[in-house]
Amino acid sequence: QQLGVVAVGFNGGQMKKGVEAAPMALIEAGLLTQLQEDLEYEIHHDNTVHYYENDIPAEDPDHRNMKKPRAVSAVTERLSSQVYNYAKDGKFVLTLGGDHSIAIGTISGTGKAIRERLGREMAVIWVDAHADINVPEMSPSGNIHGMPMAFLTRLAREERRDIFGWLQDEHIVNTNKLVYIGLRDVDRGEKKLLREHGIKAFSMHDIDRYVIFYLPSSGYTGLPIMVLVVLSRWRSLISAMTPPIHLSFDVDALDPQWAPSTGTPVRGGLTLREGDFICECVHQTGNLVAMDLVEVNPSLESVGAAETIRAGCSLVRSALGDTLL
Ligand code: DIR
Ligand code: MN
Ligand code: MN
Ligand code: MN
Repeated sequence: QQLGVVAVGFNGGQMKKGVEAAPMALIEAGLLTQLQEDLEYEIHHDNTVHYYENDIPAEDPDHRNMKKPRAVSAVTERLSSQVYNYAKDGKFVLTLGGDHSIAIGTISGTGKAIRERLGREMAVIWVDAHADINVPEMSPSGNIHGMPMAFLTRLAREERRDIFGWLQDEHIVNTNKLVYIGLRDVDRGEKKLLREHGIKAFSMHDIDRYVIFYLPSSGYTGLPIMVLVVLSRWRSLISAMTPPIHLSFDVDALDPQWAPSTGTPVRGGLTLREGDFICECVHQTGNLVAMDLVEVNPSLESVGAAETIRAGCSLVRSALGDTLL
């Protein structure tokens, strides 16, 4: 299968430096070689980590409580067409971030390509400790990495072309085609939005609940049952036929025990095995068309950087079809 890779060294959606170094670290750890040699993907990559220096404006004052709005807008607009150019030919698109604001670019790009190529609306599985669906005015931080799903669903709108006004109907995700897994740090305004729009979310509470309820009947582990329940419940909500899926994986969905080197770690998260298992199940649907891996920050918690990078590589391999045998 054809695999398009975009390496995005962008950190402007939040305040901590270091997340821009993740794509290089993941590639140096051998990720692309593994995908090529072990999983036999034909890789299309420009062998470049993109920092988008020429797209980032010198002047970028706050707008509607957003920090660096023009920089994030310009970078994601460029990224959207990079992703679109791979996805329009039917290639699977893997994007290595970067902070999670880059999902505005990746999801808009695949969404547009899938509409054109298959005439279908794409679904998004967002695996994260956070919902990243703050409307600018209600964001406690002003960091755009906490807002991408708001712009992608049009819960947030901005007319100015240089501040996400470039997002068109073909880029937009329906709130009924979005599902969250792993949430445990959701802001008050976000909770209200999820409730009001009936957005499906499987919190850590749900994951624990299914593990506990199904453990007795599932033999040696509750995990397979847990994820099957998650996926089957979600599928029936959307349609009889699973739509094409874009998986956006924030490494902070994992517990800091497995992924300490990330900007906003939250305890009580997924084990690496649970994260891998979710990715494997999504792969097995046969409908995965793109994946983002974001928020690996090798400069934080230096002792944990190598294991966080290894965890990231493992999640990507799982989503792209790695199996033990
Ligand atoms: C918080 C943190 N909800 C915000 N979001 C993070 O700033 O909007 N997302 N860290 O990954
Ligand atoms: Mn690239
Ligand atoms: Mn995130
Ligand atoms: Mn997060």
